Amino acid sequence: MDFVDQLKIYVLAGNGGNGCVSFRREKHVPRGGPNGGDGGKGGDIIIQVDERIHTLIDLRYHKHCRARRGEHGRGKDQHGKNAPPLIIKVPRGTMVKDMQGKLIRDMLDNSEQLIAAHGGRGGRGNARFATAVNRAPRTAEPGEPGEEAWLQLELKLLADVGLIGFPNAGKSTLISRISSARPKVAAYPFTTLTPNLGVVKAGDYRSFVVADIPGLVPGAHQGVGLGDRFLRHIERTGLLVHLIDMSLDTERDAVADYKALNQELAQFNPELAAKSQIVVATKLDAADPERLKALNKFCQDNGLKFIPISAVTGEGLNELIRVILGELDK
Ligand SMILES: Nc1nc2c(ncn2[C@@H]2O[C@H](COP(=O)(O)OP(=O)(O)OP(=O)(O)O)[C@@H](O)[C@H]2O)c(=O)[nH]1
Ligand SMILES: [Mg+2]
Repeated sequence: MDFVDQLKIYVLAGNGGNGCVSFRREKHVPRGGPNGGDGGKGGDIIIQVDERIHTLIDLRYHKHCRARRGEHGRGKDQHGKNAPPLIIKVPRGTMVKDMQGKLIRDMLDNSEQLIAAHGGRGGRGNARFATAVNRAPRTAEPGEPGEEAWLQLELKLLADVGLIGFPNAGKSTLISRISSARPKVAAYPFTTLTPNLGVVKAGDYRSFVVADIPGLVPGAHQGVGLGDRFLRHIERTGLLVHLIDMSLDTERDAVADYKALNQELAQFNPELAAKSQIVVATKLDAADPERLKALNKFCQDNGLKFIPISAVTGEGLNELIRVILGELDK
């Protein structure tokens, strides 16, 4: 599986370097002044959005993230170097939570950064402690410890449009026709096991992101099929495109399928079921005219947008993109 959307990580920022106790040694000067340098700051742990990644998989094998310690101070007033931050890259849409589940940050912007744990301050060297009455201090501070924490990372993909439908409805075929995404397509249910994102370019200036998720079946909220665990990835979309298979070889009731799927959405999250939907009748090239008619009538009666398409002939695809753009503009 190359898609991970939930995990826990342990972060430990670097300790500060220790301050140094040192004195100048010069010929003919019996007691040189203190010249111990400060320790450097420990490395921060930074969580940063990287647009090029779409899963938390890389962290699966690096759950323990430690940043380096700051360098210790040295004699001759040399300060230790600060340690570099350790940068953890996450996809856009990653929610960082504490172990109680409280949201710390929803990472929505490109290159957005969150300091998840601060590196410890470096200790001061003895040069800093010299006073008029104590010209030869023998004290220096140790570096402060870096912060540590366990965090939960939860990814909720960011897409404008979510494709929903029963397995085999033609969701992956559609996204591969209208975007550069190339998910696996096959004539059996549950071909898609993890979400795919595709960018649809509409004309010269417009584009939107579509999420293709694994097919849903009745009982998904109780774990039937692949369950409903991928539905969270369409929670942030503005629009759902609901695909229903029209082909002759499926002997299903299209209207019943539509209702059953919406019931699953409502079980998972009523807000999801309340999002606006476009109903797309798929496989028009192989459609059963009766089922097409029945679904069309149902949509008309219920004020739903209805668009028949064929990913094979390309029929209806431009119209679908046009309607999606119109809905996104609302
Ligand atoms: N004739 C015809 N077949 C289609 C069309 N669109 C998809 N198919 C076929 O339908 C089958 C299922 O397509 P997929 O795109 O994998 O379906 P899916 O909804 O992504 O399925 P899951 O990932 O299992 O949920 C494949 O054999 C496709 O070739 C179409 O417009 N016309
Ligand atoms: Mg698929």
